[in-house]
Amino acid sequence: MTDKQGHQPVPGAPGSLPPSAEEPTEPREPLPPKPDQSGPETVSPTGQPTGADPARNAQSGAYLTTAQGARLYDTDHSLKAGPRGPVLLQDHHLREKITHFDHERIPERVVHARGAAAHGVFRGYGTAAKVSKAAFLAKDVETPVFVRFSTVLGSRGSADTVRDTRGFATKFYTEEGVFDLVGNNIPVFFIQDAIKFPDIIHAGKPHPDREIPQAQSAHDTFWDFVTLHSEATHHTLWNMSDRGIPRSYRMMEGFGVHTFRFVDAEGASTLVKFHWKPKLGVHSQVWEEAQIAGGVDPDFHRRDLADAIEAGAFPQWELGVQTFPDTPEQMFQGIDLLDPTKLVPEELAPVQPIGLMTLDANPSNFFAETEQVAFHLGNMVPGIDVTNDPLLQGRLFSYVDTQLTRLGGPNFPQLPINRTHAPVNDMLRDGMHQTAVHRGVAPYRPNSLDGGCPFVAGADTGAFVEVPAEVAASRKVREAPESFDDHFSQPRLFWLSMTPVEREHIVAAYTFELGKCYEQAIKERALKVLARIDTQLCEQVATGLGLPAPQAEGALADPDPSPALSQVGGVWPADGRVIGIVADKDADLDGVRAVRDAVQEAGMVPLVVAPAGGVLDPDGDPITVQRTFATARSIEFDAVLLAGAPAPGADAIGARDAKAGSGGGATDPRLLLLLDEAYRHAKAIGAWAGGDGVLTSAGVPLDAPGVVNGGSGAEVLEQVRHLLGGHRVWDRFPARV
Ligand code: HDD
Repeated sequence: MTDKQGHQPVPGAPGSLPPSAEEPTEPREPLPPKPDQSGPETVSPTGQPTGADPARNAQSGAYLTTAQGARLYDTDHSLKAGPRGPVLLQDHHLREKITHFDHERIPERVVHARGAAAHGVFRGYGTAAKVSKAAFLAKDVETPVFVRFSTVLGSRGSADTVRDTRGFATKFYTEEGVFDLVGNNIPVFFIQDAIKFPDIIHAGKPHPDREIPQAQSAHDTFWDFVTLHSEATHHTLWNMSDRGIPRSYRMMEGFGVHTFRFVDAEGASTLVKFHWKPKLGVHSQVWEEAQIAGGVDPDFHRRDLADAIEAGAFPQWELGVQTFPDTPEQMFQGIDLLDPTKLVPEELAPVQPIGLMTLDANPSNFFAETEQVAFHLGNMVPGIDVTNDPLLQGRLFSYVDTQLTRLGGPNFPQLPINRTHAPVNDMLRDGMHQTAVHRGVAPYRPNSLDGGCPFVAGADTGAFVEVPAEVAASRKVREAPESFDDHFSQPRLFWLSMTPVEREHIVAAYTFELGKCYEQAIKERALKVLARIDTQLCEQVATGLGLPAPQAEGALADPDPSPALSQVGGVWPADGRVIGIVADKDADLDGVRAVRDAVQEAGMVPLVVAPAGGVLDPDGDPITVQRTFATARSIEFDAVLLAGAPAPGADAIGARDAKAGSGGGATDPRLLLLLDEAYRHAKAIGAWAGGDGVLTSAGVPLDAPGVVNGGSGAEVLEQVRHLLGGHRVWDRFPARV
């Protein structure tokens, strides 16, 4: 509301008008934070200040001020020479406000720009104590963590559900310093040597001329590179599998990828590979779902993570390690442990659980925490060390280096989210954005002026001491060991370990991606690569592309499959699963209420979907409508239930747009679409109280697997819940895709 001169009424300012009814007039205390939404702790569990300053939390004071603390009476009008005159240079507030705004953005991450994060805790089981002296792995030690999940290729504002590898980076704020485990949801990598990283990323990012496509691998430059550079074959195959399109960050495995070292109290070294195992199981979207979600809810994964944590459904992962003797060869059963394009099947080296991570708080400020968090593989603690994996070695350089540009200087470890919770006593000084006020005069060693402090520690006083591993005398070379030359045995292992439905998805993914390439030569080359993995895979993709299938070069070996690589077959908790309950005013509303409450009690999320918003049964026990036929889309639901047959929706707003000419009393086409998609995406579907007629109209066979019909709502829900344990109704594939 403004006065005649266009001034905003300022309570207490000279000449202010009575405020409008909507606008608060008195300064008030800020609302208390929602549960589990508090900002970073100002004091770490070890008593160290973390740098978070509650006084600088936004919107927490009564009066608006400049950055210098002067109170302001107007932030809506520039200071002008008369109401129609030019703006005066002396308007400090205008300049401060606009200058700060002009510099609000920082460069996005060169890879993994799109992400979402959460706070949590890690609790060691103590089972790693015999192989690692790291204090945070000891029994019952609780360590704060911050985890950032990400896609690799897309820009900061790109869609969550694209086909891509997902980053899984964990910062452990241990008592001995920060330990960063910067992994992915895929256990192998595209390249064996970090010097190739700019090449694979240039190939995967949008084309440099038009800057398209965004966040996609389905384009010529990506396939050009990965078909010429055959060590990328294994990772590419994982990307084309369901692992490339996770259902949720909460339902992904995480892998350290490289082989690391554990070091015990005596200095003995064991080689280890890190695994995060989600308590909810490993689940994926189907490709069509992922594509729809990219349009209707580009924030699908970000929302899912934040909603689950806010609702108290805290996701958990068990951290485990595969261990191998640290022999001079660093091989295990013929697998080179320094080759990051290789995994070790769990059947050969079981994953041994060493701790549990629970994510229990959302960040309170995306920029301060999720955007400014800076991971680095060199952030290690005593008890964990690196190996000579050439990919790992190059990463040790890249991560600090990239932050210098991204975060504007060398002092980013002082940002609250990056601060260690261990005492810091470094001799790093000055630089851009220095926030510490260092005391003393002698930031050098040796010194006598500051009493010789600080002193260096020894292994017995908690120093990080590198494993004194032998380095074989050799020539300087730009070469890889011969064992790195095998690029196809493990892709074949992965393919042979997939169930038929997973293979079907892989074939469809390659056919889609290569079908989006323009260059014929790239498609033909890709088929030659596929022929070296599996004849059937190659032939089926070739059929989809309308090209002849080439013969494999040489015989294909048949390694023993690794069932642990498959996502299909397990039974998993249905916690956090979203159940759509479709009803209108004439539905079985008692049944809706009962099912809604039972879904909630079972730790799942009920969403009532009706033709229009508001409430159902306003004069009885009202049921809040959470989605309408206009706002609901199948991708949001893990199962859909029909509590009756919603009345024909020809007159519903938007129904005619959804399907021209479907008026005249037909079931609302948006509901039919929802059911059709749920069916084709192999989701559990249930109906009672006459909902079966709508299923038939949607083309959903009542006797199909995973279609539950009849009985009471509670009985239908029970069966649907059972079906959700398997994640999808796998028997329904291949459906009408
Ligand atoms: Fe990387 C970010 C994971 C190889 C260079 N990487 C980054 C992130 C993850 C990974 C999860 C996002 C961290 C965050 O959320 O802030 N990267 C991996 C894995 C790799 C890998 C699992 C192989 C096993 N990366 C890799 C190589 C190089 C980089 C070989 C360079 C030679 N990665 C970077 C980077 C990034 C990064 C440019 C961008 C933003 C950042 O570091 O902080 O330094």
